[in-house]
Amino acid sequence: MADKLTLHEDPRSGNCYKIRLTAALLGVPLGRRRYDIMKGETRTAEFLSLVNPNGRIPVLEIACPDGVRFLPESNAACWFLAAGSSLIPDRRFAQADVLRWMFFEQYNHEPNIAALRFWLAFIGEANLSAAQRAAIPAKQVAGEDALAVMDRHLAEQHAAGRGWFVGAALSLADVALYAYTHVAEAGGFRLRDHRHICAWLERVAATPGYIAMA
Ligand SMILES: N[C@@H](CCC(=O)N[C@@H](CS)C(=O)NCC(=O)O)C(=O)O
Repeated sequence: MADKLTLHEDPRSGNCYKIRLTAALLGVPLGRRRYDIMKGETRTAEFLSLVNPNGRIPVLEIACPDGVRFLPESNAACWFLAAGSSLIPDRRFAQADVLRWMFFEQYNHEPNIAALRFWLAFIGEANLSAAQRAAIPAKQVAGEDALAVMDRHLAEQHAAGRGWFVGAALSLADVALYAYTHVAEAGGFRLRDHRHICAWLERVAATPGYIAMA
């Protein structure tokens, strides 16, 4: 019997969307349990003890005959879903290269681009703490740097006749980076300054099985 999969999520989160997009591209059914992170629903004693001691979504719940397991961290959940599929290349270097972009996404991209989107589009600049307001300029620069790295890499791939982050096919590297890049303008970033990113966003959205975030 196949594992029963449930995503603990807030639908506004790009980290959660990555997992839904991975499942959709692979045709894997995914149940959904919703939380409102603005109301602290992932910080309750029950959530911390049962679902994720780190107090955050997404968490992929995997129910199999042996019992139920909870897998936090978006990219780990995407990897779990995509193991053995075309979203993870066969070759060892290419697999590591996919991981390289997924780590880049978590270290250089998401903490800047997703944070600014969340602060500006959901919390609102007027409601930010002094520390958050003071952190905006550095996040703008670091987020812009991440987009520039992506655009340069896609330009090199384009010159080599390839349209994706790793090799010649869509992989989890593209899925992970797509989630917050395609909504980066909500964080104040100008995507139209990055023409290779814009063309790549269109390619991802045209992939069979693609679902939109909303
Ligand atoms: N590295 C984690 C980041 C998880 C994360 O930051 N989740 C946010 C929403 S995108 C959250 O749950 N925030 C609620 C909170 O911190 O209380 C991942 O990739 O899953």
